[in-house]
Amino acid sequence: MKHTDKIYVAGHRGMVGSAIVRKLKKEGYQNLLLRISKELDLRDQKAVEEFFKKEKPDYVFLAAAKVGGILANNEHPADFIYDNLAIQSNVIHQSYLNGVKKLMFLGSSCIYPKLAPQPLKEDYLLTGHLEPTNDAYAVAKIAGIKMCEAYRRQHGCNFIAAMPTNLYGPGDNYDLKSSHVLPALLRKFHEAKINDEPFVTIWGSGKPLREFLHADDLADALYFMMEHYDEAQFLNVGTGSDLSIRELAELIKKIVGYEGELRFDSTKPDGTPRKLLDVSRLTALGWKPKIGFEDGIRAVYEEKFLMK
Ligand code: GFB
Repeated sequence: MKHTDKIYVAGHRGMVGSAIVRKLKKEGYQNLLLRISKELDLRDQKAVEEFFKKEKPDYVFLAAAKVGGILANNEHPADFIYDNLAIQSNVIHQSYLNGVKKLMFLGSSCIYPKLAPQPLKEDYLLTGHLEPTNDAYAVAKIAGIKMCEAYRRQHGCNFIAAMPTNLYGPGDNYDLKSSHVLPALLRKFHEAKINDEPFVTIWGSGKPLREFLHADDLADALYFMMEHYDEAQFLNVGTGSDLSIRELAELIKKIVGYEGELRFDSTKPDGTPRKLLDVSRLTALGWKPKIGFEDGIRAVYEEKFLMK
């Protein structure tokens, strides 16, 4: 990508999109094409068609998506499948019609079967049943991967895809009903500390294992792939290590400085028992994450709750 190329970052207000914009600006890219959803509803086929025809971007990062934690996915599967299928179909198809040089599609580690062997290799896609709490979202993301592959095969498009593990970072969603576990626990522990509450409630058993990657590390990996990777095979992006939800809660408790108890609410779902990504393909190409987990959480906590 040349510094003057027109780069469309779809979803630039989200946690991932804003991290991509920060990375591109840091690397000296000046011609970024950005639209908030009020200006351009990516589910609107006609609007997306007109936008691409007029703007003719050279490169596209497709970071616009309907995302959420386990409860939001479980309770609103129709929104997750419809919004994501519509957004990605419109953006991928228009990128093809308008000669986009390269597109980056973003998936998720929940595309893999619930009980696949660990760590999850890219080859395990479509080898078993999905985790039911997020199957609608996962099917949409799998469709996005398959669209990139199909447009490459039929039309020769250089459309690539990355599968990030669970993410956290600046600009995350802290709404307790729709957020992911890490921002939810930061908020719960912080509020419990401020209000001197005796315990914090953790959903599920605390036993599921999760891997977490900072959004700035993800943006770094996506940029690396845009610069160096042109294959049909999508790539996992993660750190290669995970911890249990209980261990995560203990770590966040320590970072926040909360002294009360942990309680586990077994009426809430655990979701998939483990989803640790095998990141050997990406690391073999020369990329690895830079942000330590504890440092990353601390920075996010300070920025969000301590106004540093
Ligand atoms: O992050 P999370 O919502 O999503 O939940 P998933 C991870 C684990 O943390 C689950 C537990 O076992 C939750 O039950 N947990 C404990 C909590 N306390 C809380 C809490 O206060 N809030 C939340 N949200 N969880 C999502 C998928 O799965 O991950 C998406 O639904 C996507 O499709 C995303 O793949 C990355 O890791 O279970």
